[in-house]
Amino acid sequence: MKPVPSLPYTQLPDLTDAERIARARAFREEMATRRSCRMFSDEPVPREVIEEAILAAGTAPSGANHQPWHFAVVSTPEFKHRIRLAAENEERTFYAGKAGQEWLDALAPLGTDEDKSYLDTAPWHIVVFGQRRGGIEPGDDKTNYYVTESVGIACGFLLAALHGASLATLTHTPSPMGFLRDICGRPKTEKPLMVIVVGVPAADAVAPLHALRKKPLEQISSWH
Ligand code: IYR
Repeated sequence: MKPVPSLPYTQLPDLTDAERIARARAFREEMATRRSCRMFSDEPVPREVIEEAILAAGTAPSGANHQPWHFAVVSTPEFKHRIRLAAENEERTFYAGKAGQEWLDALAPLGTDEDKSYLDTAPWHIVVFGQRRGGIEPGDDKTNYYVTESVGIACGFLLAALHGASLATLTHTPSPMGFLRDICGRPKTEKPLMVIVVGVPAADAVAPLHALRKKPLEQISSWH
């Protein structure tokens, strides 16, 4: 390593092996209770929770630490409805056949369709953009690196933070989603990547069994 201005590494608590295993397991069990929600209550959620979750997302590692993300937060009924109408417009053609049979077959066990009424009901949409250009200083116009990877990691932090606050989330990916850039007034150098819908689940909310099936360790890992 070359010498650069530095601080001592954050002191991590010095746990025993048993404590580390217990904490890893507790986190796994906590995350295993998260599931995508498509049935929301209109119960309000304080803005401060969303702010904290976005700040947590902002601590994610990123290419050259350029933090190539923007979170456009939508809560007014007018904006939520504009997003709903535009999303349903795209989804109608998607489900009518544009997706192709293989994709539609893959989605069948989830029971999704073009009805996105939850976009009106849920109190918050976080529209996530990846910035092709930027840098760390305000007004920088440099190349950003590993944008999709970096924003994906930040979204993982965001989902974990919101789950930790006992809120339900949905990673909604209307296809195509260029309309999100127009509605949120974002520049051409930004690519909309997903809408994270946030709120309290409806009292009668259900999750499809298909989504509860998670691959076992042997299937998702190899050890060398
Ligand atoms: N964007 C559509 C379709 C959809 C696609 C995938 I891949 C999913 O995992 C779920 C849905 C929709 O939101 O309905």
